[in-house]
Amino acid sequence: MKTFFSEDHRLHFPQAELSGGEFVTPFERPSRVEYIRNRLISRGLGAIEDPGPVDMDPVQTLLDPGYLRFLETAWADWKAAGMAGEIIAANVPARGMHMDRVPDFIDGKVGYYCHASETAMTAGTWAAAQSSMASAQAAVRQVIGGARSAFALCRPPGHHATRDQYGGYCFLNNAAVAAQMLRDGGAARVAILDIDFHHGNGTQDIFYDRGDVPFASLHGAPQDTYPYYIGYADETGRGAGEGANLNLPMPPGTPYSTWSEALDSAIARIAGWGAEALVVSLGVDAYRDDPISFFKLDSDDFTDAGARIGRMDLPTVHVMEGGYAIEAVGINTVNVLEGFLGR
Ligand code: OKP
Ligand code: ZN
Repeated sequence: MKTFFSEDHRLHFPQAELSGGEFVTPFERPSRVEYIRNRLISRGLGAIEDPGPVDMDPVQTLLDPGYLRFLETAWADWKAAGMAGEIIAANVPARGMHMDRVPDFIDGKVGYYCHASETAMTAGTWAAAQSSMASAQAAVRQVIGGARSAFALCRPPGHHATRDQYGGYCFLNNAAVAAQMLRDGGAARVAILDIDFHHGNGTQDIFYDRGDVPFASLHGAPQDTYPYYIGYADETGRGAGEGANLNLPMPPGTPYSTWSEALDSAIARIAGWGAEALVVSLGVDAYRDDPISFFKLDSDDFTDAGARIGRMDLPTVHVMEGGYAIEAVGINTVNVLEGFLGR
């Protein structure tokens, strides 16, 4: 299996994440993907290639053009306004306010286009987010070209980003664009299976009204963890998308025995949806030692999970999402891929 990876991920490394009322070094840090890359090499999983430039056409079509312009110009606007630090949203439109009027001043604009203020932006964030998207796109081209699977080693991650909001460490929804590109490449139905610990709210939202890109997610129950306000089991899709959204929230302490049953039911639903291709939002923060999560998977469990996903026997694009137990992130991620390949 080929991996696509861009060194430009390093351009995104804020100093600060707002966590528990303190500024801490972000959990989503550059070394995460270095551990994954090293593990891919030591396990001989296959070539690792630079993806080349991003193709903004499918991104522009699926996401909000105003949001993309904001991401492109935010840092220059922020500095031009005399802001001293990194971009952090301090104001967001709340209940009872206008949700549809974009402010002119950058401080207000930042909040309009943000849903979670833990996530800071810096000078290189836009370039890094585009390079992450480029890896997802190169992996899609690989699979459209006939490969059974490919791995997009994306950083920053994407599944929390909606059409027009960033947050949860995510700016551009790589998995969503990958799925749309597989659709455009001829697959009539493309399922997205999100095994990251956190609910893929952005992906769900982007496809909520559509039946052609069904979405299944295993995640920490929103009562107890980010993204808090979405990810409940009764969110089943709308209109043409009714029945094409499956949320499987689980409580703190969930072990693999429970999680793997949920995975099997997601897999059964994906088969029932008649998917012709699959995008896996591959987060490994369900790991027992993850610092911001509460499931109890062991490293070996990720191999078993990958094997179950592989037995679906679909053309598959793996898109990297979260995983913050830095030293185990490489092992756990590559375990999923090795399980998938039946190694
Ligand atoms: C991104 B992905 C830590 C709270 C973190 C945001 C989590 C984003 C996870 N103090 N809240 O889904 O792995
Ligand atoms: Zn996560």
